[in-house]
Amino acid sequence: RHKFWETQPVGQFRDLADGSLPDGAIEPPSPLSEVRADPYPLPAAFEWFTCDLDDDALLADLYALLAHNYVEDDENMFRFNYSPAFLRWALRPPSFFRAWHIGVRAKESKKLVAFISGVPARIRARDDVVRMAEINFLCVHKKLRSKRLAPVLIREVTRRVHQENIWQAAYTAGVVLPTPITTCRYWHRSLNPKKLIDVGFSRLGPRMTMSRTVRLYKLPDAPLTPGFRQMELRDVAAVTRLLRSYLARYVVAPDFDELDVEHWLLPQEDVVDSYLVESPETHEVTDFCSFYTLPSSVLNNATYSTLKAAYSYYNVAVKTPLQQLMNDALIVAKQKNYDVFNALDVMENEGFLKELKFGPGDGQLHYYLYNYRIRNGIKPSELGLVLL
Ligand code: YNC
Ligand code: MG
Repeated sequence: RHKFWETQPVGQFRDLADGSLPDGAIEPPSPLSEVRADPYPLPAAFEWFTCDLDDDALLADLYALLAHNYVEDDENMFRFNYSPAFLRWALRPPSFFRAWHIGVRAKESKKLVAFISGVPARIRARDDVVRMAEINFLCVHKKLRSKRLAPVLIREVTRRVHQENIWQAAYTAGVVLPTPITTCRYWHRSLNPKKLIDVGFSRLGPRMTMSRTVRLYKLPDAPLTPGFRQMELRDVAAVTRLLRSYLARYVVAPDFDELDVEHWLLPQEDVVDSYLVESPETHEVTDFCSFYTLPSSVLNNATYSTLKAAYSYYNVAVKTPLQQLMNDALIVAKQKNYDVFNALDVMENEGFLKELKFGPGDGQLHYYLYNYRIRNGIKPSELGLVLL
């Protein structure tokens, strides 16, 4: 049933019942001399093309491919609209590999028709810190679907990851493949309920009027926690300490150092926002929260063309109650004109979702590891990893 995935070193559905298989790598690494040297063959009209994202024109091509062909909801009402600045951020973390930004273009027209990417990361599974690739932005142009191009892209990125002596990967998908380590759900908190209802993202609740709905989701004008402020460069060391000790409690989580925190969490306008609580007395950084910006195109609506969405990223509540911290995150997102705030049920998020008026979404997000087995999988609350 999975002609491609059945050939790959991933947990197979048939092994689910076999409790004797050990945690860790499914296959050992090969000697680098045995890694295939040549790119996998493509259909004759196409060629491989490494996308240099320094080049604004190539970044614009990638942006356009994804804006028109990337992930849609089940009813095809919305499509992710990752911004060029976001793509540059997502694809160029510390020590990234240019060769892992893999395009396919038509030989004749040079038009970009497919893409897949990887970025390097250290991810801890239990007490094992593993160098991995995070694979994302797999996309095949709508006109080239169902021609088995995706397996060629996946094999090619795997080959280029292996060339760097990296043998594991992490990825998420809305589709079920062999075999998720966990399955999460998105929850949505309306910030601009009228617009969300107008575009069909949400519906008026039973016995609710628009004005009651607007009142239900109203938020204070400014954050409530004393010492709540934007993260700055000078906070990198303190935030890294806070985050490392917090993420240590999860079964699967990134192993962030200061360079990673500077890249992934230092605020960038309309890409990533981070806030912290600095104690007004001791000036100690006690709490942290963050979200990234991923708008969606609204397909077929006369009034609106995009939804501005914030996605909960990494949050650490030590002194401030998590609910209060996240309420402040909602308040700043509202101030910045986001329409909706989304969060997965990972980490401790269950502890604030209902109370802060998030509602469950209909899509699921499955998390996967490549060539790494975690027997019996984990619960969303044991997962400390958010992929973009
Ligand atoms: C998917 N999302 O099952 P079987 S997520 C992985 N992730 O193979 P074809 C997928 N595999 O079942 P199409 C997948 N979607 O026969 C489908 N597949 O074994 C598998 N959509 O290929 C599928 N982006 O080319 C089947 O299908 C085979 O033309 C069928 O192309 C698929 O970025 C796709 O949702 C998704 O652009 C490219 O539908 C296309 O339909 C599309 O005939 C809209 O493919 C955008 C979209 C996916 C977002 C993402 C994570 C990708 C992870 C890839 C796996 C990485 C493995 C680790 C590699 C490094 C290893 C090391 C070391
Ligand atoms: Mg295809």
